[in-house]
Amino acid sequence: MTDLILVLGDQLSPNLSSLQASPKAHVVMAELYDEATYVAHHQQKLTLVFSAMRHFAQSLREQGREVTYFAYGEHPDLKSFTDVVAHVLASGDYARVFVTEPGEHRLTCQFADWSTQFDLAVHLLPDTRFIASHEEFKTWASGKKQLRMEFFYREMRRKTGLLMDDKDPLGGQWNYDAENRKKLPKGHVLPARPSATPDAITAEVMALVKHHFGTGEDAHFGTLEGFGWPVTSAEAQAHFDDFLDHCLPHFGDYQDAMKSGETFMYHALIATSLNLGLLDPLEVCRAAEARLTNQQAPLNAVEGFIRQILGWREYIRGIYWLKMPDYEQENFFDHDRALPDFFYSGDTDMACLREAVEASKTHAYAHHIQRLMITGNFALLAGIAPEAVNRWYMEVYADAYQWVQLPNTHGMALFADGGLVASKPYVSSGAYINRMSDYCKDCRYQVKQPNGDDACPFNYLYWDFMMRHADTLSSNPRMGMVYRNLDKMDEAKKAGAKASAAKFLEALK
Ligand code: DLZ
Ligand code: SF4
Repeated sequence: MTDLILVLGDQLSPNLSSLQASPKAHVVMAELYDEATYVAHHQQKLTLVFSAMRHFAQSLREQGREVTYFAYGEHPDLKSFTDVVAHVLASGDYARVFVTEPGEHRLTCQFADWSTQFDLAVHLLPDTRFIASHEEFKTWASGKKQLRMEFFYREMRRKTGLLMDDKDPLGGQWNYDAENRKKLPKGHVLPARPSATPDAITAEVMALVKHHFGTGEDAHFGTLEGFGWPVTSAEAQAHFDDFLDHCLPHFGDYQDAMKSGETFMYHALIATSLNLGLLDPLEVCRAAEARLTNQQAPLNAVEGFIRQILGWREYIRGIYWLKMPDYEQENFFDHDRALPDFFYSGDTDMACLREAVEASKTHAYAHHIQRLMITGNFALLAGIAPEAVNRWYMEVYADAYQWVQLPNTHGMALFADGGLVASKPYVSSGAYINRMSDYCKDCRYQVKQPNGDDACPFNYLYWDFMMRHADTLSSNPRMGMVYRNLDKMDEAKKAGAKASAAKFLEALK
């Protein structure tokens, strides 16, 4: 009798709790129809997950593990994890099954009755690759009226000792966000970023993905050419080292900046690797801290970076598991508009949106501020149904798994949770986009014009949104200034915004 370990596609870490629980156990991994299609993942995301899984299986075998691996299409009747486990259990004599808990609630439900179904001990183990456990987050959250990331982040700083000077934050402040909002100066040259060359395994997966998901009417979104995401921990580490050397020093200053044709800016591009398990979150934080200690990067950059991983990423995961499954049903503003076609086609005259969609199509990536203040901002102002927006983000981004995607989109970008994650809706008119980017100069719309056919749609949609939701938002202390400005606005301008918004939204397809 032996044990069986099921390793999921985003559990590609040698120190995974399930692998450690039974060092000699037989491992099973599978590329599955259900996982590949429960949303229509971008072709690069499928390539990334399948190729990284194959490389990980190979490394387990090299370490002497017995691994059964089902490549996509090899066994078409095995569609789900349950099918695979049932199939393997039927072909051998197994004592126990180990699985590290999945990152999505739908799978927790699927695994819940396996013990009964298979009539043997099934151990669902904690995912110890995160810095905060579920219990820690629950304890922190219990009894609090507001669950703000900032205070959780401070707890995590204290717990790990990262950027601490004994009991105080290094430099005297916890958060240097105010120093992270510069626009990229004219003529500023950004560093070239590494792109992994597909090896034979990745090339084979690309052909498979093209064949199953890249043709016909239901082809998945995105291009495959130019695929360059790291598929092994060695590649991921090399890309991260390149970030530390060339980008981290400027990461803080330009964290919120956007530029035409520049998809990556100074961003770390490590979410795909962190979320697959190719990099460890605490290790990347310590590596960034070392750059501060060695005076190779300033505090605002290192703190800004560590806050994203130690603070935001852990907080988002905590929120997901605290609030699911009800969380994804919430729809604070009752928004129900369909997602416009241009979210897939990129066919829009709005230059900023076109850039964000094109980046998503070409790289299965757009950076944080594009996701929040371009596509997210637009979706919220236009009143798109949260369910449709959530699905889109899950589909198009190579780093998206529901534990991280949902609170970011639903909570932070769409305010669909009514303010659990965000203290106010993150919306802006064209002025913010113009301040942080160079998009507007090549746009057919006029960013300085408030209303009318040539006006930037963000301008009138912004005020229309504020008027539509005055009942619920005007009492929010962080919205006081916005509503004072609205009060001062003359009636003709208000009516103009309403009319322009109605006309624009009516034509939206
Ligand atoms: C995202 C993904 C995809 C596209 N395909 C697979 C797969 O075929 N087999 C697998 O084990 N995992 C896959 N994954 C990742 C899982 O969906 C992931 O474990 C859950 O999203 C939970 O985080
Ligand atoms: Fe976007 Fe408006 Fe600027 Fe055009 S003018 S790029 S729509 S913000």
